[in-house]
Amino acid sequence: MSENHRDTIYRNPEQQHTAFVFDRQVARVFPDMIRRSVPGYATVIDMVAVLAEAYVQPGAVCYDLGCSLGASSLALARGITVPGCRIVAVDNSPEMLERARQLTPQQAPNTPIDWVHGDVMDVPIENASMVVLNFTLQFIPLHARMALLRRIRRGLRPDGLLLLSEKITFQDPEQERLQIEMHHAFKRANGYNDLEISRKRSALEKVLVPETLEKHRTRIAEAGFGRTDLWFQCFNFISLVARP
Ligand code: GEK
Repeated sequence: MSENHRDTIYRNPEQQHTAFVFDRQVARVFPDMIRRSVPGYATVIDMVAVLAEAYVQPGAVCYDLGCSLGASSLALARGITVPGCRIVAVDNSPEMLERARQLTPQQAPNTPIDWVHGDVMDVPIENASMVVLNFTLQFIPLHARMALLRRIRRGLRPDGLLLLSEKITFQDPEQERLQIEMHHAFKRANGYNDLEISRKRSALEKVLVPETLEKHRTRIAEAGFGRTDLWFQCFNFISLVARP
């Protein structure tokens, strides 16, 4: 991602009154926005490459669901060393995909990436070694989350894995308060002011719906996965690896 425009979207007071959408202005600043908003984002992306190298099998398909500008797809491509694989990168924001397509030739991946404009709920998943849901499930309506996980489970090879990264919430109100406080401290340290933080929070309400770690674990198990391991947490952001 060579271009890096600064995210100043929520310096504008008008923005808090409209629900957050992945439009052109977000696509333009996205790498800066996600890096300064999601603690550990770079680590999560780096580990996608590490896990791809360790687990992706020859001739398999990898999926990046909610790919945005393709950071996880490119990490998959960097990590995959075995032959005959393909990466399917899906997003329903045309502006995100357009920029992802523009940026990819500069990175020249060895494993081909198919950029698919579509809803992750509709994309067929087959012969999958690795499915990446990096901060995407939180934007899927609650009632549809189980169906998506079931489809992923059915499409995974027996030796495949799902990497699920999410913002989470906590049952204990004091823990919830402290984790949010620490997350906001992270955002302030990255140059967002208090107004930007609270405006973005209002815009994301009802759009990004976080759940507890326990809820994720239960749903993953009910979707038919055998085990789930938490491998990353920083404040209210986590990443899990789930296996058949
Ligand atoms: C990364 N994974 O850089 N179908 C397809 N795409 C969707 C849907 C849907 N139903 N709902 C939301 N999206 C990326 C970051 S961002 C996370 C993912 C964030 C897409 C949406 O358009 C956006 O590009 C992405 O999911 C979520 O590792 O901004 O916090």
